[in-house]
Amino acid sequence: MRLYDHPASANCLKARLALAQLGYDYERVHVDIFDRERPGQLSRNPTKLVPVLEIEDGEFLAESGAILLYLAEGTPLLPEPGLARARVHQWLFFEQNQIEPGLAVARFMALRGLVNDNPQIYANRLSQGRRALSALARGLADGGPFIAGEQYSVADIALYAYVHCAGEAGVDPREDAVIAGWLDRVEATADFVNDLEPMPEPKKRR
Ligand SMILES: N[C@@H](CCC(=O)N[C@@H](CS)C(=O)NCC(=O)O)C(=O)O
Repeated sequence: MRLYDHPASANCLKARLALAQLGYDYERVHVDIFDRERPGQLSRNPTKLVPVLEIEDGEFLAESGAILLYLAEGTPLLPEPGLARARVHQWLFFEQNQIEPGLAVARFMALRGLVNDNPQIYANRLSQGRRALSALARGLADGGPFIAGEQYSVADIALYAYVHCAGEAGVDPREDAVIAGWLDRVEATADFVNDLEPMPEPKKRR
């Protein structure tokens, strides 16, 4: 298998973490996400975004949530079909709909020097991220120890990606003891890796 990814992308971290915990060997292909052209990437994903998993030659799967579900099928990271699995789906959709648009965008803006030119957009995204963190804390407090219940799943992997680095977006996720405890539990799972690299500095304006 081959993963088209970027080392500073937490969406890509989701795939790397699942691949590591499931014990897959795979090749990493660096995609320059700051190059608008991104040669070849359009043939792998209609959106041009990463991550993309090449399952076999020429067979590409995009969207971090879809990649996680594909990899986890038949493993302990995904419960059997039924309500337990539907709860995993619930939190995967929540991640894409609430966490990612809030925290991932605010983090990108903060790390790429885009806040001063767009303060209102940044404030809105950060506020969405804060609301999402509160909802996550309530979800964890209602159940646990993991987000979909007793079993660590791909929902935890998806949520971990942008929650653990929310400080870079502008909100410390460990301010909330429930979230802090969950982050610790995720980081203590077998074969856990977090190889997220710093976001490259923006090019200086002339
Ligand atoms: N919903 C997608 C989002 C993917 C995404 O936003 N990828 C970013 C890196 S984290 C990217 O490729 N950015 C380049 C761009 O926006 O052009 C997923 O979960 O895979």
